Amino acid sequence: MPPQTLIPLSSECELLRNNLCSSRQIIALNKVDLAGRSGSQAWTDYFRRTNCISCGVDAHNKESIKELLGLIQRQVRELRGTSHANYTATVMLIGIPNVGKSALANSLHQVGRISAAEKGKLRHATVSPEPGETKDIRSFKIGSHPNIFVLDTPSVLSPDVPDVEVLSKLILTGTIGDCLVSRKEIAEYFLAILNSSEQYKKWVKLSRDNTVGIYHGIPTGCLTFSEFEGKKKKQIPTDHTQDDIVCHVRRTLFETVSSFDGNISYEDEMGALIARQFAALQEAFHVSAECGEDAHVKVAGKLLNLFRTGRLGHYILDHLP
Ligand SMILES: Nc1nc2c(ncn2[C@@H]2O[C@H](COP(=O)(O)OP(=O)(O)OP(=O)(O)O)[C@@H](O)[C@H]2O)c(=O)[nH]1
Ligand SMILES: [Mg+2]
Repeated sequence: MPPQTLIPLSSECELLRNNLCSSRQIIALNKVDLAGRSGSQAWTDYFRRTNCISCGVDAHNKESIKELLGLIQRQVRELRGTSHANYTATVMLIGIPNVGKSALANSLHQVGRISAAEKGKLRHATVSPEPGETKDIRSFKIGSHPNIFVLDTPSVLSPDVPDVEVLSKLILTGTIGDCLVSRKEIAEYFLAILNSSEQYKKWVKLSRDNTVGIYHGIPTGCLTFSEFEGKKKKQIPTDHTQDDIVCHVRRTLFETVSSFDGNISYEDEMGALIARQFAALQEAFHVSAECGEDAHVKVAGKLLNLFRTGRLGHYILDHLP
């Protein structure tokens, strides 16, 4: 463990492929908060059907970490097969870059510390949005009776170049740094996914044209744009999804896709829509036109940041086999 829920297959660790489905391995699909509960459940069910032990995790959610911790403890006890608990077991976090191994190690340590009755300072692994941050192996105590330690490890990535589709997904999700292709190309790839998905339709309520409760045949639910703006003013923002820029970006994306009358199944027409979106997003992100060529790079960087932090909706980029 662990791969990442956005790309459960593309993030599979080559090293473990031949060892898949052993009772000594748990496939922890991390970042379920970015993928959405129902889609994530379909993937854990899939891995369970292939006799693997699997669970979805959100490294930032205490309840989710408690579940993973419980699963690890049960599995350790089962493998040991004894009723006494005076032994020590070690669990290793293995995965490709940026899937959240260090974040999981920290959270398991934090939550498990109480049951481990550990004394001394809380240890911290460095967590970073940049891949390849962890450079050495560190141990964190996560349980006692039996003592359980978790090892946070540097990521492993096969030197074999995957096919273009897998590579694109790895770059889009931040597993491989943005150095192989330009940010703009990665953002274009994301926009193509968004434009072909159902996700943008959920932002219909944010549309400025939405005055009659129906927008391009899509029922809008209860709030029109002006009602939304009015309501928003009265609310105290509780999370960053209510941030004005995010709202503006979502609205821009919704309006550009739903007002486009071309056929996006043709590559050139999808390209035309994406070009239009880049121009419109410049305003949404307050990127000055004076930036010239750099404007698109800035828009791309900001858009990718929103996607990677879950503020542009839920996605699972791999298809269930
Ligand atoms: N939304 C969300 N973000 C997460 C989760 N787990 C980790 N992250 C973020 O993902 C990024 C990478 O996390 P790390 O824990 O550094 O990943 P890693 O696998 O240790 O990466 P390397 O050591 O660099 O290979 C950081 O920005 C984390 O905040 C999660 O469950 N949900
Ligand atoms: Mg790490």
